[in-house]
Amino acid sequence: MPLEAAARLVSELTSRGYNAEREAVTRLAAAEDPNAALERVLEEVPNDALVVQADHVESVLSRPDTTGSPRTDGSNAAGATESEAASADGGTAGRDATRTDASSAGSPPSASTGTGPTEGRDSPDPSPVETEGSSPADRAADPAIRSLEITGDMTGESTGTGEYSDFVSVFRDRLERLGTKLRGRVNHRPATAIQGMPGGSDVAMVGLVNDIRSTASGHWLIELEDATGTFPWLVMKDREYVDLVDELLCDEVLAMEGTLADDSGIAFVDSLSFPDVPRTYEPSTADRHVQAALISDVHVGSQEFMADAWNAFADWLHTEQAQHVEYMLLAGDMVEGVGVYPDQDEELDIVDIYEQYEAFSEHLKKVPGDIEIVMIPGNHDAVRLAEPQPGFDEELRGIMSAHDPQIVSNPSTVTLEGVSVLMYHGVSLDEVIAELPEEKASYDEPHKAMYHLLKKRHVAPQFGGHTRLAPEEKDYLIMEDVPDIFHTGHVHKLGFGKYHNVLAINSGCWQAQTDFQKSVNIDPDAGFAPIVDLDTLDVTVQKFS
Ligand code: D5M
Ligand code: FE
Ligand code: ZN
Repeated sequence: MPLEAAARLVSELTSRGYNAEREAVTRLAAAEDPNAALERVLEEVPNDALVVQADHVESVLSRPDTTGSPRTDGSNAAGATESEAASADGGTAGRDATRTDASSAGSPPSASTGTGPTEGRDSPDPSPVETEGSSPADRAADPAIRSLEITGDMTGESTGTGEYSDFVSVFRDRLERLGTKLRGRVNHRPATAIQGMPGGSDVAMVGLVNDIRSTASGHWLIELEDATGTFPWLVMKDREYVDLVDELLCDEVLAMEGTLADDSGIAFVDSLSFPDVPRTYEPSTADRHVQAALISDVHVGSQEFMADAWNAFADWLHTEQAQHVEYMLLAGDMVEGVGVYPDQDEELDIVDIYEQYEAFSEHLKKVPGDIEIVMIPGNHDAVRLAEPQPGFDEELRGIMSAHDPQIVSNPSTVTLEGVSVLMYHGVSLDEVIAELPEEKASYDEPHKAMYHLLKKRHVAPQFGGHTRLAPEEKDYLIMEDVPDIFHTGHVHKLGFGKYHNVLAINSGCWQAQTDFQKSVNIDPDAGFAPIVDLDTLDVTVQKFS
């Protein structure tokens, strides 16, 4: 009941141009007559206030409702004390039998959470409910102790002119920077120098994978390229390293060690290494209990956008149960867009791209105004398709300005209270899943596809397939530093787990199955919100559909 009331109050407030603190909505919803309370609060909030604060509600509710509305005007009695009226409820806010953790929802993560049980921590309903109306300080921590830092945002930094030379630069930069992570590990030589070494020598090289081919006798020929030229490496079919060949992608950076053939024209691979994440990587964690909701693929404007699930999510964020959710990360595809795929227009609910963003913005306003929001674009959004994708332009920022979100490029890294989260929409996951064998990467376990990106230290290694690469002077898609959390979306499947202690999490979506997805048997995980504890990196999944 209070949940519905909260939703109604939020939409009423938004329609009148206000955002509201979660606590304010909770208190209004708990009032004897929420509608009347809302009217009184709106009369009393200062004229220039954009956000209705808990204090505003407090000050109204602490005074009796003298009908005929008291015209105390603007000044807003601050410092009001705890109100009996507001804390009276203690009801069942936020508890709804349909909302359970993913562990009971049949979604994939259960078997794959890496270290320790990460779901089911949030005891399933029904459970005793915390009483509402504790002081604001208990409900949501003081925003001043939050910290949010962005790195790697290339918005406004694009230098690419689309010239061939920019492609050369981006690959040179990739080889240089990822190569640095490998050069200390092997006694490498340039491709041209290897050609001149005597047959039988031990050799090593760091390079980009230029070509992968099987030979008539079932061995694998891998051509590595560096700044001086290319050199062919042969992985024999009976060597242990042959198991790694099927996970190689063109244009990734590798180190190979081996023995030069008698004629010095080819080398036999003895070992092969990826830039990778050190096994002993120790992720940073927050110093207090604080959570982030990691979501993506809202697809507003599609006929399949699940408004009810979204509203339930937004309502839940207003409840006591979500009091520690202070950050929300959105990894692309805010809207359905137009002309993204053939025949897409047949499934559009809103055909105008700007109207789609207006509608998205209305949905975003239902999220509590005191949650910090960070968003990157995806392939359905109105920015260039080639990656890296800069953050939205001024006009779209204006439309989505309600909660003053941080709007940054795809990819970008956001560090929340010391925990770095690499956000990337995830188009390359289609590529990884298509190229790698089922057991190494599949739509049912999208996080495993993410592990390979971490291992390659690059969010989109292979160029020329699904993933479009923007030619730039520098490669913005490299994972220069190891992130504590890697967050992607795009494939519309929920999955998470740990790779060398890094939490990889692919959020689901808010769009029911489309005709295309039906035709290729993609069964999306729609209406889930994975919530990460930033102090432990544990994940719980809330289900809203
Ligand atoms: O794509 C969601 C997922 O579905 C992603 O794995 C790509 C795939 N997809 C969806 N529609 C198409 C079409 N028409 N062709 C190829 N692949 C498709 P998203 O881009 O997030 O909607
Ligand atoms: Fe999507
Ligand atoms: Zn997408």
